[in-house]
Amino acid sequence: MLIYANPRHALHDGRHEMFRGRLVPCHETPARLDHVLAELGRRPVGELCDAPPVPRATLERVHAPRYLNFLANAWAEWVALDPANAEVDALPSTWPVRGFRHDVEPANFSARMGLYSYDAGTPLTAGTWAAAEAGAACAVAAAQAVGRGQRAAVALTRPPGHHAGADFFGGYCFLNNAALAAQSLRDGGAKRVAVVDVDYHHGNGTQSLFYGRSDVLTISIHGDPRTEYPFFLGHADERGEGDGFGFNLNLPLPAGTGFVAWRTALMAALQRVTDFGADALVVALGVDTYEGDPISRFTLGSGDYLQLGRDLAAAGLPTVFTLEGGYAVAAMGVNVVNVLEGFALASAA
Ligand code: Q9C
Ligand code: ZN
Repeated sequence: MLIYANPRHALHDGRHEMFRGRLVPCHETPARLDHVLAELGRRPVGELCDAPPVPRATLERVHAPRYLNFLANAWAEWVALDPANAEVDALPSTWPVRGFRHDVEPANFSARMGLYSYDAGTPLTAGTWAAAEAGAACAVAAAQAVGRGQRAAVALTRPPGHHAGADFFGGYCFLNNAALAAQSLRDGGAKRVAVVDVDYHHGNGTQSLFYGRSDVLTISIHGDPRTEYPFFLGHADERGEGDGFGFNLNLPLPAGTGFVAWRTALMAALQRVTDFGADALVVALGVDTYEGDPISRFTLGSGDYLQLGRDLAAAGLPTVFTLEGGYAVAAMGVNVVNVLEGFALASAA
């Protein structure tokens, strides 16, 4: 198993997210990945590798050029508004909902923050672009390694990606690493790619990117959006559109769901992957399904992640992992490495 760890992840270090009318400390912190790296030091389940830079054209396979331009320049624009902004995170506060125009890009910076986002929980900071771009490079490198015949590769990165769409950020995500991996696998010759998203939250960005396509099957197991973030997508009746009809599967589960019921959903997901005839699998690996997660409400235990890894290996496919959520920071290392170790041991057997 090859592991591409984002060397620039800590450059994205948000101070605050908006929560119930207050700015609260960010849940999505550099310490999360540091704990995973520390646990990998104790249990080296794979080989650490460096990713080459990702070409702009590769990012444009998934993301809109004007969105990429905005992200790449946003911090400089924010600080140009007022030098004091260098000490403040940029957060959006106005959004073009139904009836507003999306085709005209405003000149106003705050307006563009709103155009290209969907929540106020995702601060843009001095190092956000550098971190996200280097993370995307890890996802693409992992996909290319699998395309060359590696059984598995991991994009060990943050900020996460599965909430980001073609031209929007949100849910702590800026560039959709799982989608970039899936598209890179396709561009490398895989005919059919499946994305299985096991993060607590619905993978709305990934779903939206492939909703009209039959070559990339998207599946997400997540907290029911009637009560859980991201609220406005992720229902069971979203099955895809046009050519993509039948190639999106949502498996929402109620808050409070434990591993037995969760694993039943996982088995349904993996059966669908098999029926689809996938050549490769992308796992959007969030461990915010953990019982100790501060913002999520499933009750998986640390040992359950070993079984998740074994179950994913049993699908028998070349597999790319991208790291998504998980906010019980101290448990994050054990939980993520348990998945990878379960996978590695089962796929070697
Ligand atoms: N502060 C991932 O797990 N919570 N994203 C919004 C407002 C957003 C989770 C609450 C949760 C996003 C990758
Ligand atoms: Zn999540």
